[in-house]
Order: sequence, then C-alpha cells, then structure tokens
Amino acid sequence: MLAPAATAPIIQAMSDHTLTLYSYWRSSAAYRVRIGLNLKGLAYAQVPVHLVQDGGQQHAAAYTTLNPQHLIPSLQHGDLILRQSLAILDYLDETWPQPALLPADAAGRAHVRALAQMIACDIHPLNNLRVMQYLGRELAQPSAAQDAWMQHWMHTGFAALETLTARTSRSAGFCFGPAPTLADCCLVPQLYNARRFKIDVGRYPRLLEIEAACLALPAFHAAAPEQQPDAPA
Ligand SMILES: N[C@@H](CCC(=O)N[C@@H](CS)C(=O)NCC(=O)O)C(=O)O
Repeated sequence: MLAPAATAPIIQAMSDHTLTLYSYWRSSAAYRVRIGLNLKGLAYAQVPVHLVQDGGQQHAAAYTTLNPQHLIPSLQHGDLILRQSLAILDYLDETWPQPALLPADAAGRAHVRALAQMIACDIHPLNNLRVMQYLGRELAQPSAAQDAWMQHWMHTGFAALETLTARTSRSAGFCFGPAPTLADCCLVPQLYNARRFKIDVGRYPRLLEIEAACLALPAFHAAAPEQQPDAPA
C-alpha cells in the first residue's frame, strides 16, 4: 500500500526537488493536477492511493498524516506537502510560471478562476465518493436517487459552463483563449467523470469541442486515467 510507482515522465524535471503526487487513476481532482504538471513539463513520481481497496487507502494513517481531509490528491515537493488541487495548481503556476495557467489580465484571471471553481467547488464536491457513500449508507438513498442526485448537479453545472464558455471565449480553442488554462485542467476530468456516471454530455457541444482540443495535446493525453501506473491493465 502507498508504494511509490514510477510514472513515465513526459519531459525532464525542472527542479532539484522531487515532485511526488499522491494520486488515484480515476480521481478527477488528481487528474487536474496531473494535467497541470504535464503542461508545465514537470516530471513527477506517483504514489497510488486506492480509494476503494482496504476500505479506502485515503483513510490509512500513512496517508492521513499527509492529508487530514482523507482526500486525494496531495503533492510533495521536497519537504513541502501541498493539498487541494486548485491550491496545488496555483502553487505550480507561481513556482513555474510558464506556460501560464491563468491569463495575463485580472479580468481574464477572474473569469478562468470562476470557470474552474464552478467545477471544483460547485459540481465535483456534490458527486464525490464520500458524498455518494453518505447518501447510500447513512441516508439509505436507493441507487436511482443517487443517480438522480449525480445527474442533477452535473447538468446544473455543465449547462452554466456551456453558456459561459460559448459567450466569453476569446477564441474557439479552449475554455478561455488560445491555450489551456486552469479551467481546462478542471473541465476535462469532470467530463471524464460525467461519462463514467452515464451523464449525457452530448447536450454540451461547446464543452465537447473544448475537450477535443485539450485531448489532442500530449499533456492532457498523458494525464488521462487509463494512462496512469495504477490503472487496471
Ligand atoms: N477539493 C478537493 C477535492 C478532493 C477530492 O474530493 N478527492 C476525491 C477523489 S476525486 C477523494 O479523495 N475522495 C475520497 C473519498 O471521497 O473518500 C481538491 O480539489 O483537491
């Protein structure tokens, strides 16, 4: 459990300090960070933390000393432990500014952060494993009610994202502008997650267009769940 596993670094390390990501192949929050690391060209090792095996390895003392929230991901940089995917992405952007994950202007940054937070604060937490487990185990909600919950919050969030990305993008490429940003780091994993739970993402053509542009990039492809060392063969 929690044994370091080598990833295939897509580009050489840019730091003397080792980067180690505590990750789970299907975790969308870890997926966001993998994209950010790859976009920055940073090599990193991965320590898989299986969210289901052994009752959830995120609850094991070996992990909770690093992350008392029992949540993936955490990123170790030298002696520093970083938590929360958006905070980790901010740290990466401040430590290795190029390529930037945020636009140069304040208005652009505010917009990109809003898109990212719509996903990371208003969609994902409502559909997270522990929330679904609570609905099922503590509140005794049947699987149909759990599915309805999941679909409701994903569609609510995606509908607003579809509107905002269509209306305000400066170019056709990504969530905002001609290069991927923090918002794209969040969108692609959320769409992956949506498909996993059989959400009809065909309702969101603009989001699918952005996803296709992202997945054409090696940084996004290499971050995909199926490419991870702990993905089932
Ligand atoms: N806001 C956190 C969310 C982290 C999170 O919810 N991670 C999920 C995997 S995507 C997790 O570890 N779930 C474990 C559980 O629910 O028990 C972040 O962005 O890092």
